Amino acid sequence: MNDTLIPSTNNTPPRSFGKILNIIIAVIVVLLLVVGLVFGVLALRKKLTGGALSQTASEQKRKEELVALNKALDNIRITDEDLDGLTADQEKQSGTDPKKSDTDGDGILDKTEIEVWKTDPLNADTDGDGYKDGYEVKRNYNPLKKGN
Ligand SMILES: [Ca+2]
Ligand SMILES: [Ca+2]
Ligand SMILES: [Ca+2]
Repeated sequence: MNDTLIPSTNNTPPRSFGKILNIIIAVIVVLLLVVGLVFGVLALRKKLTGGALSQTASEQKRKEELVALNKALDNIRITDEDLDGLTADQEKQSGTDPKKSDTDGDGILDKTEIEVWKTDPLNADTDGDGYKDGYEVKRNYNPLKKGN
């Protein structure tokens, strides 16, 4: 009984088994392709949205920095309107114009005249030799002494 069954089953099943195996392989290949495609699409999507996210994050950060910078500048302007480094109180003390960074127009900022060159921020020619303080400083002359 087995002897007659085996050949008959051996004769036909190999074909159908091979067919089924082919189908299974085809299905596996298709599945692998689909899975690969899905993962690829997911990875691409993650990359794209991740990139977009980091871009908006850095944009947000830049905006925040700009706002902070403007705020800091506004705070400075409250005390130092002309941004010459002297506060309104200091300008009042030295008699300089709080709205002009170079009150006497000699080419040197008020603060620099007072703190660096010790020249008069209200007198463009401190030593009175006919040359403006800024001109003398640029040429390495002494703005506090006539003739040199
Ligand atoms: Ca000032
Ligand atoms: Ca000046
Ligand atoms: Ca001078």
